[in-house]
Amino acid sequence: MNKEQESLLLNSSSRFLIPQGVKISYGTAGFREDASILSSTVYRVGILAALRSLQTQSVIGVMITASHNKVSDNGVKIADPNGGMLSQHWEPFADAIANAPSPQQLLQLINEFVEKEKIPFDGIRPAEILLGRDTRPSGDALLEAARQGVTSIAGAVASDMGILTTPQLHWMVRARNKGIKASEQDYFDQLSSSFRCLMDLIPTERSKFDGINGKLVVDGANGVGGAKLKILHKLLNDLDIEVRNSSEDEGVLNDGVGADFVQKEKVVPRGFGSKDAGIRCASLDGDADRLVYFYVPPETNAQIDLVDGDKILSLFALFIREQLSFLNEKEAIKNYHKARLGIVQTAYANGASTNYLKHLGLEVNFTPTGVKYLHEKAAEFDIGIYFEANGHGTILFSESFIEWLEVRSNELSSGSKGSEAEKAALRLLAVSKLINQAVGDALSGVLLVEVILRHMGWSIHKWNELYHDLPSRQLKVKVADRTTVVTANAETVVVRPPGLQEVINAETAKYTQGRCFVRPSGTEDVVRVYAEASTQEAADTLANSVAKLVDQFLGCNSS
Ligand code: G16
Repeated sequence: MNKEQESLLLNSSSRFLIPQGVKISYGTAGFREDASILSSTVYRVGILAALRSLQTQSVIGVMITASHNKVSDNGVKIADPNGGMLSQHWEPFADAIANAPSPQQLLQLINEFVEKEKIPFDGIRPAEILLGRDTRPSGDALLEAARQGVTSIAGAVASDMGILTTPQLHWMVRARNKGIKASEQDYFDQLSSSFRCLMDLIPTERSKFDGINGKLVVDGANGVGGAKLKILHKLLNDLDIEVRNSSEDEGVLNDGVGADFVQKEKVVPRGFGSKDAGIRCASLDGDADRLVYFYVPPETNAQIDLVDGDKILSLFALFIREQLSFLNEKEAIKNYHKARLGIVQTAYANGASTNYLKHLGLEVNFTPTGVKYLHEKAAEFDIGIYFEANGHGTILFSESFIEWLEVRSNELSSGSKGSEAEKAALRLLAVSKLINQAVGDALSGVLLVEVILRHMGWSIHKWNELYHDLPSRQLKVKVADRTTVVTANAETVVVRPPGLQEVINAETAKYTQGRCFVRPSGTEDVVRVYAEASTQEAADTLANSVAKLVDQFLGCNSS
């Protein structure tokens, strides 16, 4: 860096001093804290994004959001050139600069990193960053902090894309770097046209099936997703969607609403109740990167039947598998390509879902929590389907498989036009355009679920019957320092503090079909406990007992 650049950085960073006595850590999905202490962190992430853009000579994204967290929190996620999460290789640098005590120390760290990573300040292309934010009241000021961070790198350009869902920003970054049109309207156009294509390919005998209750009611978590879904809905004639808990309504973001609440508590979100009995419902989270479905059984109070990320994954897997089997009928064809289909889950996946998927003959892989890990694993396959039970996931198609599909669908349309194999190729191509290739996306997820249910001729009840979840319970435990919990084996085993795993094992062994693990959250200041057992009562008791053990080991109060 030249002297001019150094003084630019020193000047602007002196306006964003770090809060005293706080250590901020890069977590499961970037930095996330109370919004009042985040401006220096977001400013510094702006610098980091500009450096990443220079190094990769590509457009980078910065999204201001704390997703499922409470409204007073905020956070920042970075989208890499392919639209995915920031390369894990850069996370330690993110941590270091977020906590550099003074502008001078910040400058020193940046200088060292620039040298180590050989970041070109005289590259052909200046840094270019797309900035987005969700609906949180703190978003505007934090976006300005990010903008100032970006522009403290000489020549860097920051474009404010406005209020967006997180997956929209990731989609735009990916599209820009692929040289395709990348506005919000382009996003809506791509989703709606690929959805229509899939609707047109529904087998005629099934398109008349009326067993799926027409209307879908969506809980928007009082966040950005509801308003965006309303815009998308205007482009779709075939769907009857009612949106509740949109950011335009009165309610508080993620407060008794949204995918995280619905999935963890298994009760109706605010604005839903017995009047909705039997209707197909869905819940988005605060930045619309997660999706779960549910329905209210008749004569219930607030309890729901949850159709979570594992069931969405199973539905997608069945559909993709069916299309691949149509293509595979013609194994004798020239250039035949047997697609490798892989499934990725985390330890939170209900044991019944994993058994179901394995029973279908599918390859199931496990990673730690966090889409950055699942996405990376899924990208190893021709088609990789990943989902967390909390509803965060997508389907990835490899470039080479897409190319093969394009060639194959052209061959088929000139030869056996209208064949099942041709339709299957066209469906897979449409799915690859509908479902977000950058990150889990609740809006594209809703459209894909809706079209697959129609394709199958299934109601939500039929879908939910694919397999029966083992009863489970998730709890949060407040601890003095959650970083003292260290796990291994995709978070299924506690390595530290010593002795904790042994007592968890002894407790779990008391329960039929018992399974239990604990891990530190990367987005909230808690340790999470997950338990499964043969009855709900047993799962609840196991989770509570293990929460108490965590409390004993780490000195805390469970909630
Ligand atoms: C983020 C991550 C997810 C993760 C969730 C909870 O979701 O993107 O992969 O499952 O946090 O993580 P943890 O259990 O570590 O708190 P979101 O939707 O909040 O961005």
